[in-house]
Amino acid sequence: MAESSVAGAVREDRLWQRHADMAKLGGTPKGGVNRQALSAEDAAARNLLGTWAKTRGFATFTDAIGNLFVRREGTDAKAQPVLSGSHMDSQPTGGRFDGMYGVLAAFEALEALEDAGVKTRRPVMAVAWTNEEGSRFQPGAMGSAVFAGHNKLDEMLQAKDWKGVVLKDALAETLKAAPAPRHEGPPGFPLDFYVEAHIEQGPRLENEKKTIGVVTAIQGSRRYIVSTTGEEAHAGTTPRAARKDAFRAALQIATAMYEATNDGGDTLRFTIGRVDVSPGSPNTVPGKAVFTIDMRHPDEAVLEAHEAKLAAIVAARAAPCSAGIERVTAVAPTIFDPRVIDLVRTKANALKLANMDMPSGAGHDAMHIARLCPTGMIFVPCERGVSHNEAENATPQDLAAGARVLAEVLAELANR
Ligand code: HGY
Ligand code: MN
Ligand code: MN
Repeated sequence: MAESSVAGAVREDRLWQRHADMAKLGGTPKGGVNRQALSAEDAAARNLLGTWAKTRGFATFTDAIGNLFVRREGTDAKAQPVLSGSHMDSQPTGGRFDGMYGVLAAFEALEALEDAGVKTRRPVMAVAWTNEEGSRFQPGAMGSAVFAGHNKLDEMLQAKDWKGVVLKDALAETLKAAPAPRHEGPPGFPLDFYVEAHIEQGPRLENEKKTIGVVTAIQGSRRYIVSTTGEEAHAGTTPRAARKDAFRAALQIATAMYEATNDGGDTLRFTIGRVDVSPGSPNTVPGKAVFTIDMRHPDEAVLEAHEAKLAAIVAARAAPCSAGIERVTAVAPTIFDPRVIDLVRTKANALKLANMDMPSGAGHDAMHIARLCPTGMIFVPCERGVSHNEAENATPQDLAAGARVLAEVLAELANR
């Protein structure tokens, strides 16, 4: 089947330029981005997307958790919309494509529909979900989690960042800096389908020389906070036997956890990404230590079994300090809808793009939206699979190829 008008209207140069424009917002000297959720850089990206949308005559609005929506009308305004998007917030040393590609590919699809003069029965919408990374405020995928009812709005508004800033205040500041009409009432509205484009954040597509990943699933993920409490003491006068060193307790616990989560088959993912020790003075024995845990596996039972192991280690290894482990979030493994999987594959084949079915090791907003409506994802390669790193890179050709598949998928779904 020849390329249809929609895919043909996707413009590689425009999509690449939009990435370059967005990469300036929070751009780092090493060529990455630091655009953390609800920061000034996030507000700037929201404003830029809003300006582009306005120029194209697309309506925009936000909801009570700050998700930013762009709407292209259909012939039946009451029909449930087809939605596509991802996130614009980044890791502190993030790349210019993680999340942003999914938002810009969705926006490019709306523009391609417009440029091709394609009418759709259903409205087609793009979205930038609030705080997908969960780096500044935990948990991650927060905007989509509240939209899908996985987390409660009121609880998420009370989340605090590592400096004690309350999310509610950061959100108010962001929406003041990047104003948009507000969708009244609690977040969430009916969707017909959701399709998210994203860089793979792994090396498989590049290694297997494929352009499109037909994503079948996302592994399960859980996050925890471990805190140990000891007693501040003088580093020079306090004998070892009298110390309640909170960092040493944290180290004992963490070391045992690394051992316990080494599953031999390298399937279970266990990460301690952040450690805070207080009071953080070189000559005071730490009285408090806090560290994060990110644990992932395709099988929920394995995550459940390891959660029990982590709790047992905290209880057994804390002495002479006290310690606790709190689960911040748990998202079960996600299996995408076969109708979306098949459509992504069919459109990739029609566009003669080499493709392969594959699961996602990374988490995405699609894992929450899949519980609301038929959902799927489209991956494109990134260089050496590197992500959550300022060296993250992708090619204009691959980004445009993924946007063409997305535009075709959305056009078909919006006319079903
Ligand atoms: O952590 C994740 O999997 C996503 O990249 N935020
Ligand atoms: Mn992402
Ligand atoms: Mn990410």
